[in-house]
Amino acid sequence: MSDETSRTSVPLVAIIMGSKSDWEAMKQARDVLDQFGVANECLVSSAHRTPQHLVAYVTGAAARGIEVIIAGAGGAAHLPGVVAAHTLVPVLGVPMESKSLKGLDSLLSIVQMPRGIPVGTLAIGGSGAVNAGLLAVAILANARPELREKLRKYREEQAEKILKETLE
Ligand code: RP5
Repeated sequence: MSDETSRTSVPLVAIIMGSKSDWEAMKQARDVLDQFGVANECLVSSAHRTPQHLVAYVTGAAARGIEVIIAGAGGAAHLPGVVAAHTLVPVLGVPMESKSLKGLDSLLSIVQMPRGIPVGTLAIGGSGAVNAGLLAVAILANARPELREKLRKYREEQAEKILKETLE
């Protein structure tokens, strides 16, 4: 499926971030989904700056066909937890690298969810965003054999590339 199709079909994955400043890292999750032809939508909505907008969006997400939500936030990064509290859709949290604490604050805020409302937490920054995209693909692939095949091919090509690398 082409990049264009992944933008025009009904979105299966929502990528939410707390600020436009998160986009540089979070667009890497979008790029992965586009690469796999997974329809997605991306938006800025904040747990503390736009709380009503966030809750309205998240509570309507499942009914609109969203099957996975990726949420990126930095600092006191409560966005993924708040999102998870308002939906049964699985939520993948991506801690943003923060200026003062290099993302350790974001990581601990997201990963240390108290029991009962889980957030699957990825690594800090762009690597976490890429892996969130890949994990979303893997979740969707459970019920979509063609997507599973693409994921298998992706891993195969990745391994081939690494094995071809030479050291100076
Ligand atoms: C969080 O605060 C956002 O997720 C962002 O990572 C961080 C800083 O936001 P800005 O001050 O750059 O808008 O809500």
